[in-house]
Amino acid sequence: MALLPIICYPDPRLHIKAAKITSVDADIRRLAADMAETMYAAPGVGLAATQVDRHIQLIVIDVSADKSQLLTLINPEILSREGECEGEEGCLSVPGIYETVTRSAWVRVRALDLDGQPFELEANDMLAVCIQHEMDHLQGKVFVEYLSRLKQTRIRSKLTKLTKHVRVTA
Ligand code: GNR
Ligand code: NI
Repeated sequence: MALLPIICYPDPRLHIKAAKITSVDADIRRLAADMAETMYAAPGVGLAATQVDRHIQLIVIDVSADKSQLLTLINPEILSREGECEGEEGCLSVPGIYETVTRSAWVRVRALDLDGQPFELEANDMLAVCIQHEMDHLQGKVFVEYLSRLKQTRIRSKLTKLTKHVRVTA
């Protein structure tokens, strides 16, 4: 197991579209385990492979209070969605920024598990939000893209200033 570095907005690699996984093999299972460890350590409720600079359709999620409900979704697809809900979102790739986003309130998702077997899942509340947030990452989309231009510019400049300081002192 290993902790993986998480890339941060406005890194252009966050906008790379993830490829479908063609074979669920030992390498994928190792990456999924490392991503889960990285998510729990952060701590976060979800992590997409995009955020650890692996541009393949793999996400891990655990929205349970006791961190006992790890979900791994490979090549996830939304089969149907219903309703709307507003909620405050954050992202491990956009540290310190929390903003309200509107999402579907309910989703039905099909994905492969770590054995390469297809399964379906219905979700609402935090799980539905998290699935949509992580699936956006796989499409190269970060939640700040739902905000106004002005807010995006402010967030970008705030986070660029942070990394510039790191670069100068490194
Ligand atoms: O840890 C996370 N919390 C969170 C809160 C509200 C909506 C979405 C999320 S996902 C985020 C982890 C993350 O960045 N996943 O990509
Ligand atoms: Ni995120």
